[in-house]
Amino acid sequence: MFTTKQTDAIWNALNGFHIELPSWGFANTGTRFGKFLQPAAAASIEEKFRDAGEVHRWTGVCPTIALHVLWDLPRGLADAAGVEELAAKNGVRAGSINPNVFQDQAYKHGSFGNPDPGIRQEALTHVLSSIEIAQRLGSRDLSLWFADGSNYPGTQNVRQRKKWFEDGLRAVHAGLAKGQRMLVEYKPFEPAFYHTDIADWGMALLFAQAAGPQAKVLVDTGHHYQAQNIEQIVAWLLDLNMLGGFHFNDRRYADDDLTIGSIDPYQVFRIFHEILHYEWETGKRADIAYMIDQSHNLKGKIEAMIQTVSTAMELYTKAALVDREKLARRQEKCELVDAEMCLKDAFSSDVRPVIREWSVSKGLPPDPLDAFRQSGYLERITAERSARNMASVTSYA
Ligand code: PSV
Ligand code: MN
Repeated sequence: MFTTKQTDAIWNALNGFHIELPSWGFANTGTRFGKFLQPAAAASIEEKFRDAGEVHRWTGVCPTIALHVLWDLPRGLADAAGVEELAAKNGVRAGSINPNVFQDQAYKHGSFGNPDPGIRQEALTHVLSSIEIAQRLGSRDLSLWFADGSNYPGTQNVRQRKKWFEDGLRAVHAGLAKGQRMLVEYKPFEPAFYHTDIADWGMALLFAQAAGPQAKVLVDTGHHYQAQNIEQIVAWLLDLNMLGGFHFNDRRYADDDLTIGSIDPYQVFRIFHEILHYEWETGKRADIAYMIDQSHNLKGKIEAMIQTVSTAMELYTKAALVDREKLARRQEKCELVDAEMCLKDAFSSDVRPVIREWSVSKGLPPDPLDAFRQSGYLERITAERSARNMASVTSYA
């Protein structure tokens, strides 16, 4: 049983919690080895908005959907015109805007780090037009991920590419309107396997600082080496006022896009704990965009997204249960076991009954996954989309 103070902490946490859905999480995607197609997958921005709207309908904490420019708005601004109507119809707004400077054939040797000035300019033009899209849609955040790097030692001038990146990112920053932000994401490898131009949080931090005050770092939880202490990175970025957002997912080996907390829920809890501890100590709300970056190939896409959101709500509220006064006292006296128990006690609490009460108080179902399954939505879209989605299925047996 929770005390009133603990129940209030859970309710307050939920009242302020939002997490953004990725449009690409509703589409058929796969691994580099192949795709297992799903009959109900979304194939257009209209269908992605509908599916995202469905996740928000049952969970109540996902009011925005991240858009990937090339995949969702291939004609750029011309496609942005219809998005407001989609938002109004489905109850979810456009969230972060993700430019795509990795898929065009031109980017074989990189985008902002490409030795060809014409290609660097092409990439910059695309990112600047993505800013216009964001402005048109009222989206605050531009989310930047670069696949740039090289595969063989000696084949690229690493220092020169760093300078080109600084120039490019400064030019992007100059295109931002007041109040907009650019988030710089890092990834240690893939698709480049020898060197990656923005390989870790330190590089992303330096680039963001070089770009300007509206640039922050984006932490994709999947983009770290196995033993890396992600919550320490989070704590440092918070301290520097440089943490802009997250792409949540989990991974066993590399960037696997597994469901949040499916492998290590304690890690996600520790990340949320660092953020809430910072907020408690400073009395300031950390301005962080919580986003999901998962694209499920095996699980049902909408179900996996609801499972993800529910898990995020649980881990966030567990972190809100940490007794911070007690923890601070115990840290000060180096009471190791007791300090650690402040985290363990919160982590092992079953917050689900209180989340259910909170949901019902908001007119939401107590069990979003069950409500989705009972709604018949999956059967309806399967009937609508199946023939189209499965038309290209190939079997090699
Ligand atoms: C790259 O692995 C990444 O994490 C970036 O955020 C992309 O925008 C996203 O995945 C989708 O490819
Ligand atoms: Mn990501």
